[in-house]
Amino acid sequence: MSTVFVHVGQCGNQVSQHLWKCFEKDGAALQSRTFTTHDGWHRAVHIDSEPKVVRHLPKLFKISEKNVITGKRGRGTNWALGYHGVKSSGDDHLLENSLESIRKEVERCDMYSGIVLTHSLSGGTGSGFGSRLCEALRDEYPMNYLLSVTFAPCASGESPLQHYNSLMCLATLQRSADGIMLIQNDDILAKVQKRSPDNQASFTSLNKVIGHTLAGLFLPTDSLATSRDVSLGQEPWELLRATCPMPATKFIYTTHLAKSKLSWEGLVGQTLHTIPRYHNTGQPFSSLSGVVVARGDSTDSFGASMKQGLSHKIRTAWNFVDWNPFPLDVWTAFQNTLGPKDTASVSMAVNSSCVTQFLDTVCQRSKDMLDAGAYLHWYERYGTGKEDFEEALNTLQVCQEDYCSATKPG
Ligand SMILES: Nc1nc2c(ncn2[C@@H]2O[C@H](COP(=O)(O)OP(=O)(O)OP(=O)(O)O)[C@@H](O)[C@H]2O)c(=O)[nH]1
Ligand SMILES: [Mg+2]
Repeated sequence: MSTVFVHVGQCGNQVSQHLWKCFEKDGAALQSRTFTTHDGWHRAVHIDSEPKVVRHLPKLFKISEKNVITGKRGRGTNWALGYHGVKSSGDDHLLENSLESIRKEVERCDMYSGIVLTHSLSGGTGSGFGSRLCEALRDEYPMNYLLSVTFAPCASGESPLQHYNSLMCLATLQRSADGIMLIQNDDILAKVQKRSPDNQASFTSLNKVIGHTLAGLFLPTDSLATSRDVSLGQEPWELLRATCPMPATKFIYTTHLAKSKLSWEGLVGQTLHTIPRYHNTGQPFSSLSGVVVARGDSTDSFGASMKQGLSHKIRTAWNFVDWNPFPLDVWTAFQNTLGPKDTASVSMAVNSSCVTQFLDTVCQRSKDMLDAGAYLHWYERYGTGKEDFEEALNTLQVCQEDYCSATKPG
């Protein structure tokens, strides 16, 4: 089963470099040809409205020049410009060229399963063009999976347009994608700063953590291999199936840790810490379902640790809903190719109601700006008006209500 990766905008493409380094280091991934062709070419299309980030990629990786699509100019942190495209200075056919390149890549797969799209929630290209592309891909491949991996901006201090962009992009993803893996830059930043002796962090260090987290979830595992140890490459899609049991509630939180000299209990305990468990009001969040992946299980001890209390610890932390009798999937891999030698790693993905807190902030900030008429003309100029924002607010409000009813106790 093959997956095609589509990386959009500066953020989506910068993160992709770290993800692909992990894929390239993993023998099982290369052998299964899930992410690469039989001669090692990436099943990936890199798209940006400006060439500066993507043009060097074919020199660094086995990426065909034809899979690098660029436009005439950046989308200036404006969702509307990214979504509707540059028309005044002559269309740069970013959408048509991207779809054509993706179609060819899909046709090269023996058994195409779906697309993983990486993009930011707040860049003009990542959020706006990413939204447009997501809709177009849904139309073009209605029967295949579409998983968005999206990066939320830091809560403050970035762009005043970030709330509008996030709102519009999240609403489109909610309507078009099968799953939305939400990675918050603030969370990754806090993690990286904690580890850095001088409290410093760069995008490179953030992206390394993100690359490991995604690879930890997507790389082949022994649990999902056939009885002859052949990987079918279904991890991304099994993950989607396991974590998104209902189409209306499809936000996935992720976390990952690799360490040596820590027991599975220690590793899981530290990893669990990073996903919020309580709302600001003190109310506990609830989870619909989750997946835990343990790599480096060379002594086959993870299963025993789960039976001896780890499973209970995870279930307590994630506070699963009563109506899902099988909320936890556990996968293991003999080897861990992520992180330094002799480390083991744990990666987690959970569909938790903690997303409602994030959605609430995005909606509230956008609504305040909308009520004040702030920056609206920037969007109207490119074809997005107040009623579009109101519709998006409504979509996210319904999503929050769906989470409330899905996680309401008995
Ligand atoms: N984690 C991470 N976030 C990034 C990176 N680069 C940019 N971002 C975040 O992405 C958002 C900006 O989006 P970009 O991807 O730079 O913008 P773009 O999609 O290229 O869109 P335009 O440049 O506006 O056309 C901000 O929230 C940044 O914090 C990166 O390498 N890693
Ligand atoms: Mg850009």
